[in-house]
Amino acid sequence: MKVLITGIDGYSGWPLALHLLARGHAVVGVDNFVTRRRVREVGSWSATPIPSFARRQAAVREILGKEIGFHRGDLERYDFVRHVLATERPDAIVHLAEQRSAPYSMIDVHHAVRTQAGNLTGTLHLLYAMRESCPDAHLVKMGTMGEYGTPNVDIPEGFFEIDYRGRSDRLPFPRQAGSWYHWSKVFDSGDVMFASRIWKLKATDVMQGVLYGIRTPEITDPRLLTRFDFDETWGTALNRFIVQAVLGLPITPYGKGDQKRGFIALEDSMQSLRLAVENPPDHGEYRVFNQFDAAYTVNELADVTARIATERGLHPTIEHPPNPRIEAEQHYYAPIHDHLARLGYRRTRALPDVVREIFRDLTRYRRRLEARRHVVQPTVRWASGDNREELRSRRPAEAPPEPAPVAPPAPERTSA
Ligand code: USQ
Repeated sequence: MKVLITGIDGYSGWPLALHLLARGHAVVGVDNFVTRRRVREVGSWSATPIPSFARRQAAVREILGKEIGFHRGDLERYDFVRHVLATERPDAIVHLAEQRSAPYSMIDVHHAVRTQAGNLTGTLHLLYAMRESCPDAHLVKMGTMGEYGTPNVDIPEGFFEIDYRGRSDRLPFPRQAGSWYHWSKVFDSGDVMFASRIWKLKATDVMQGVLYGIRTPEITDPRLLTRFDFDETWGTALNRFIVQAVLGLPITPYGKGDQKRGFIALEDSMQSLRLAVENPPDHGEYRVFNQFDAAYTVNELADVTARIATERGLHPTIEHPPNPRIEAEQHYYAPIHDHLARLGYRRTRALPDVVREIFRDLTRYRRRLEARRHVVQPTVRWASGDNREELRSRRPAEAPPEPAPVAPPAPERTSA
């Protein structure tokens, strides 16, 4: 199949490209490198040194003997999106090119608006361009488990049967997102569902849980590494906890720490997305996958991190800062996730093995982490309408220079 990946330069876009190439698919990417700029905006960088995209393409050519097609541009420009889809006519589009950080969207009004306007515009442009140029393509749209919030009942995969005042229907399950970012995904879901209905497009909306991990089996060379964010806005919980342990900073489960989320390893997310691509729905079908392996509280993740850090001779501490977010800290959480298993999905990575792998790799990049240790602990508060001053105040007067890259250790494989 020919797969177009929007956001191919990102944390999951890049390993997805490698994963699909390794399985014989043709890959074309789109990116405007905005994540690189936005991570710099908050004073951070990727723990892993990331080559330019041209160097990434060259590395793939040299190491894998494959080509990755690429269009540099912004999905907010409709002429660009139309041109790419009309030229490439992909069989599937995996749409990852959205602002993906909840804290970033909560910085202030401008970040909230940029997040929602950018995410919704890109998705609408893709939907219109698909209708015009490749109506047989399948859109695999990255959503988030966070669309559902934490209701006090089980969470179905997108839809549920409801009886109300003597009548029944199958309806979209209510969404109760927890940030402007998460709400942008809710609105996207409505747009994709509607477009699939009126234009008979094929669509899979992926409600993915929190990602963690640093490598996939296809990352066999330092030039093929994906980015790994750890600052308070771009890093996700478990990845950040491991960085905190490596740096000797307190591990920070917010508030009571019993908030529970679905989590999935990077490598297993690639497997899930490929299964979605290789098994498209029918024309006019909008289907929803809840994509995660297991639900953990952040306290459980802090404990696993601390245990493995201790095994490695570190001296981790766990602190519970006041929660900068507004979210339930103790709640029921039982999302259903059967659809991917029916397509053959099997978890391959056990949580402690991936945590050990991240520790091993990060030890190699410790100097890069040290150089940005001031951006790890939380400052962006949901209750504040303007967090810019807090973000600015923690920056050193001059950012330290980037240390020389080091080669990562050879990948060690363990299975669940
Ligand atoms: N958390 C802590 N301590 C920290 C960081 C986070 O306790 O130092 C808590 C948060 O309060 C939250 C949970 O961990 O309850 C998850 O936070 P996160 O920053 O790992 O993830 P989140 O903001 O929810 O967003 C991430 C990705 C986003 C994706 C989402 C999936 O950035 O792109 O959509 O995970 S989900 O969480 O299922 O909505």
